[in-house]
Amino acid sequence: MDGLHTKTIFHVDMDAFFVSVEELSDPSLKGKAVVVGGQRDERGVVSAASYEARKFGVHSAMPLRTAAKLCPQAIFVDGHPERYRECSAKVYGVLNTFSPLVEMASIDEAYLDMTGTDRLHGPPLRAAHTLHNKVKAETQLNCSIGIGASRLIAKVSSAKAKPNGVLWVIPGQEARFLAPLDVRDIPGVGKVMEQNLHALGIHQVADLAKLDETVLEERFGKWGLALAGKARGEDAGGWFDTEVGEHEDPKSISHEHTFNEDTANPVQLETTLMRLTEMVARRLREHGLHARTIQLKLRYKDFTTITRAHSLASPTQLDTEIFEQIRNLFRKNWKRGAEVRLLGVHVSSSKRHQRPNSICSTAGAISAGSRPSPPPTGCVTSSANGVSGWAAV
Ligand code: DCP
Ligand code: MG
Repeated sequence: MDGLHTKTIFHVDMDAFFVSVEELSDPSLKGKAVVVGGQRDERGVVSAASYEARKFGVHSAMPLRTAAKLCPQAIFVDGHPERYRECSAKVYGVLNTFSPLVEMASIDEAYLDMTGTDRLHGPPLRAAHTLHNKVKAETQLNCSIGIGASRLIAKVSSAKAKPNGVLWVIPGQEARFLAPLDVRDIPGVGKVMEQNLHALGIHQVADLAKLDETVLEERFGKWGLALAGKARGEDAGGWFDTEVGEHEDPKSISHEHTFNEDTANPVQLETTLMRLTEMVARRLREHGLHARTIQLKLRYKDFTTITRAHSLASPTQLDTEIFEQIRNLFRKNWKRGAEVRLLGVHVSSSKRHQRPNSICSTAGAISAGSRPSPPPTGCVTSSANGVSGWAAV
């Protein structure tokens, strides 16, 4: 773990983001089973589910109709991408006052490199509480914050801090923190990898950490090596290879639309592509990115799916330029008259353009907070609901 201890990374992730934003417009949704993404009889998928709905097994990317079966009492709400982007920008604004190195990893999560900010913000847990309160005060939204010496640890700990909490993995305690967790808790381990690992008798991170990394490398190649590093709490592989603020994220941006009724109406199809393009381009601009490769996804009624891409000589973030390419790809490849079930616009980005960041000074020296008894594992500091803190043990 040498080399990890020099850094203090925060991972901030908004709680039930789309649902919480919908609750701002309609407070009567609070505390209820809510599904965002469309109506119960529509064909699309769930974007977000409230914690109450999740108790019934509802989750993002599940068909709306399945969600309706699992949780018939849920309230179904159409999504409002504009509102989510507005709130995301507000959150970014708050985070940006805390560290000059902020990296939005998706619409509702960010990494902050807080290394060396003690004099400005106090020790990590204190700083996290201040940030937690500030996000709430300025956005009326809850978030959870994970603190660690690597991005990986920060991300895993923010997930464990949910809902509305702060969790700090004390430097040096990474292995103890990770050991009892399921391999699936490691970012990048999906369903398929989980099955592969289970087949090898590996269920918890402790099982992974015991293995010689060459075994993982032989079995899973470069990915296996990265996994071995992650099991030790290190930033390794893919997203985690770069420093906060140096990432080219998001490397790709995409939006898809599933039609309620399959359609072969060219006007409807092209209008949908225009809307998807606008959404993609807006996100490119928000992230200061430019699209280099533009890809169309087209799924027919019988589920046959094609993807067709075009690389640009000169990267762009303009709707009109992206749409021109998407429309060309569509006109060249769509079998005229064939009914379409789904359309998608996907772009791969080129390097991030520097954002103007600033440090806004807040407090100077800060005294130690209250010290309730330590958590049972003795290896993490945490706070429930962002109001009280565990002392270092
Ligand atoms: N989202 C989506 N489609 C997905 C996954 C997520 O549209 N397949 C959207 C809806 C979420 C938002 O992105 O509200 C953030 O995703 P998270 O995974 O962070 O989920 P939530 O913020 O909803 O919940 P949590 O409190 O678990 O972070
Ligand atoms: Mg979230």
